[in-house]
Amino acid sequence: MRLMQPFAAQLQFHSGLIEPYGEKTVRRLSDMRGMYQDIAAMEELIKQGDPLLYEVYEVDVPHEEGQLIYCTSIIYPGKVGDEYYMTKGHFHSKESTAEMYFSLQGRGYLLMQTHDGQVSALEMVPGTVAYIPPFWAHRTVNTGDEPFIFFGVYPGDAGHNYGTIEERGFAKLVVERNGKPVLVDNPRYHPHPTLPRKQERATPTLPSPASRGGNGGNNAQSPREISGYREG
Ligand code: M6P
Ligand code: ZN
Repeated sequence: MRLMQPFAAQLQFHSGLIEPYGEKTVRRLSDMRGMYQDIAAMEELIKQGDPLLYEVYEVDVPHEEGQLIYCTSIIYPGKVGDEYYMTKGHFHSKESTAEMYFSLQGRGYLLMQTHDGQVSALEMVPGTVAYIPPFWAHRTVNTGDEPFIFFGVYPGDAGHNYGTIEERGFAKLVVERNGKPVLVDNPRYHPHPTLPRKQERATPTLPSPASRGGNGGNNAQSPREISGYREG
């Protein structure tokens, strides 16, 4: 590994812009075909102008072992049918690598899942520092009415594996019900064929804020809006 010079970038908390950045990723709805349930609503929105869903600004650091990649993501507010705007979601190509998200603006959820069917949903509000352990796929969802902005950092050799999520989907969807975000089962989720499927047990429920434990709790009575959820 070559010796690098120390450097700093400047992050604007209100806009998510980080400068100087090396790469900017822009994802429109047409980049997300197959990921939303309501295909008619999706095609109609694409026809009407193909809305911008999210942008990622990544600082220029080599993608190699020992380095830390850092970036900001800006997910715009909106829905496709009743499903909120969200990222594609991915496993790391090197699955034994973790990631951290620091929430700056807006609100949303961090959905995570493992190959063997464990599921987690963490609420993200400004100041939330979320830890994505190794082996957990991750997707973020904007459930508010302003841009949801967070800072992320992950190992330089992590890599992005989108294929597994493209093929199997996420076990849970975040949808609007009566004006509130709710976590529901994804009817089109294809679990991993060779591993035990924990999500096939009882229909999951969501913890009320009062019953929530330090780890998100698991002892909720009835489905309700999500505020911290973990299954598995
Ligand atoms: C976060 C990080 C990035 C990721 C981005 C968008 O900023 O996890 O690595 O690229 O979110 O998510 P995705 O790549 O799944 O579209
Ligand atoms: Zn990641």
